[in-house]
Amino acid sequence: MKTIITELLGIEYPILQGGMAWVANASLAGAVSNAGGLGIIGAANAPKEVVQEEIRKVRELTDKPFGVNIMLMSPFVDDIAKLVIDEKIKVVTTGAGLPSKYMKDWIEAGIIVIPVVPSCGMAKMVQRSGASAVIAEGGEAGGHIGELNTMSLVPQVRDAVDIPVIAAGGIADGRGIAAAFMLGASGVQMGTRFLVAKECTIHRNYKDKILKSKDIDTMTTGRRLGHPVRALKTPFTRAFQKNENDSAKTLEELEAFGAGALRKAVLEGDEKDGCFMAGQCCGLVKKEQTAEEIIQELMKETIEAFNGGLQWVK
Ligand code: TUI
Repeated sequence: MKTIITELLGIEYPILQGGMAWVANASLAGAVSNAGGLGIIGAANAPKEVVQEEIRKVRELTDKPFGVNIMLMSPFVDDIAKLVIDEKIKVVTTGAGLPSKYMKDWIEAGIIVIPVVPSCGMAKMVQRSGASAVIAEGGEAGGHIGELNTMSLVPQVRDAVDIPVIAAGGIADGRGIAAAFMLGASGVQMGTRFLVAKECTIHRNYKDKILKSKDIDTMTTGRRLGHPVRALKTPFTRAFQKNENDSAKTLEELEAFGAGALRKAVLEGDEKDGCFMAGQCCGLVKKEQTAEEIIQELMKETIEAFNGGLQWVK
């Protein structure tokens, strides 16, 4: 399926895999790229050496294009911003902040920069600083989210900028992809669906929780800290919410409570203290498949949704 995004990135299908912190490693990114999407390594809070090693591993797994996601709240963000230049990374996506400070160097290095934006204002800002496209991510997404939802955000961002728009947040099947195209997107980014890819190396408990989850099983916490995060409802998220509502708890105490919780979910499958980030579309994710099977199924469903689009009209 050709779109302006497949042409820009040199990939077969207009599907990007979210650069999920602790999750999006070489195994997943390599598999998604080999399946014709864009695999993305999530640099998250990792130091340079760790990210460099994942880049090396992806290059062993695939000759196809892949990207690196830079989480702008990382303590190592300056190092990673330089690493992607040194490593001649083709595509960089950013999240959880404004990438303006790094854009000039990246663009001079020939990197295709695609920031995640939660609003039209930010979309315009990154367009001005040279972004090749934007990912408009709605609050249905898992992890750190903005205020607007995908249905409202994508068409408004489409109208606000001239560069291509990739939709993210709440998309887990071909109907979602087709709908994103109707809103003006020419590609999608998906995270939650890829959590259960066979090549995704997260703990078994994480995958089982996603496979068992239904529509109402996520919640957001962290608004008081200025960075709301969507995750599965678990003892951790309920305890976090309780702390957040307790005005005696300081912001430092809250930050400390959340620290390391995602790692505990991903590596240890810790059902009590882990934070299992996931999008609201988790209820649509019902089986473990290879990245190849996921992408092939998604594309088949997308075409069916396009062709059947008028079925509800009398
Ligand atoms: O970045 C994400 N999702 C993430 S990052 C992450 S690691 C983390 N863990 C705990 C707390 C905080 C982060 C887990 N999930 N998605 C992309 C995204 N970017 N969503 C929303 C934004 C965003 C928000 C505000 C982008 C820019 C922005 O700018 C506002 C500003 O003033 O910086």
